[in-house]
Amino acid sequence: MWAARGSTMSELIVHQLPGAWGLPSISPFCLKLETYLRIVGLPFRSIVDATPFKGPKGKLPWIEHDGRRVGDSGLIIEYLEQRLGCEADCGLSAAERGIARAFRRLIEENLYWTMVYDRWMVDEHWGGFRDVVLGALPVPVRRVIGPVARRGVRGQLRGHGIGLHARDEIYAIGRGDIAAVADFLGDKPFLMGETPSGIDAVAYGFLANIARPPIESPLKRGVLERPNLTGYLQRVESRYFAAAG
Ligand SMILES: N[C@@H](CCC(=O)N[C@@H](CS)C(=O)NCC(=O)O)C(=O)O
Repeated sequence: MWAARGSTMSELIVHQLPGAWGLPSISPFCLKLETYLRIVGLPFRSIVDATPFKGPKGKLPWIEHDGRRVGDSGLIIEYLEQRLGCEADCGLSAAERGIARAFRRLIEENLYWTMVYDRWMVDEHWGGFRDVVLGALPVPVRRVIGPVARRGVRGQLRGHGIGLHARDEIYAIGRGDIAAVADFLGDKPFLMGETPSGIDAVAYGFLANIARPPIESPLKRGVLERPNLTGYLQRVESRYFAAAG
């Protein structure tokens, strides 16, 4: 765990997409980073960016720290662990770290894209989601940017490969990933056992962003129909987000 460096530590500023639905950010990657910072107890100041374009990778989240700008939640966590000595995975064996890394890839590189499809490509979901994801932009700008951004996301989905599948196939893939996380969690309090670790930041960031929005879909049902996952989300929330309301 991280030991505070007191007054010598420069301020950590985290740029995020806005919050909604009781979550500090509607971006699973931003919520992952915020959860990680709460797990290791690192203080930070959050800034809401209306678009991801200002960051060093053109995506959110990104941070400013000690005169540096660092993008990508994974690289940010590596940077913080090297610079500040925080460590969410210190209790894990090499084999457990391997498992955690594999689950991280499953969630971030596969389940994520099924969520993106669900939010951006399903017509019944897009209208409500557009007003939230572009909510920090003035309405006339939102109307212009919305279709352009949606076209860009369609291209990302096709480039990934998931966007080549039919809707039912995409939902089945996402639900399979959710089931794998649920089966691995079993009746443990956290994914790697009794103690929260970095993979819990990942799982919470993504599963909460599926379960909490008012987007009724097979993905959301995949989380809500599993009591161990709903209990897990509540456990993380009461431990790390209770004071945030
Ligand atoms: N690998 C990146 C992914 C971040 C990411 O995809 N963020 C999304 C928001 S959830 C984004 O900024 N997308 C904008 C875009 O792709 O143009 C990370 O771990 O931070």
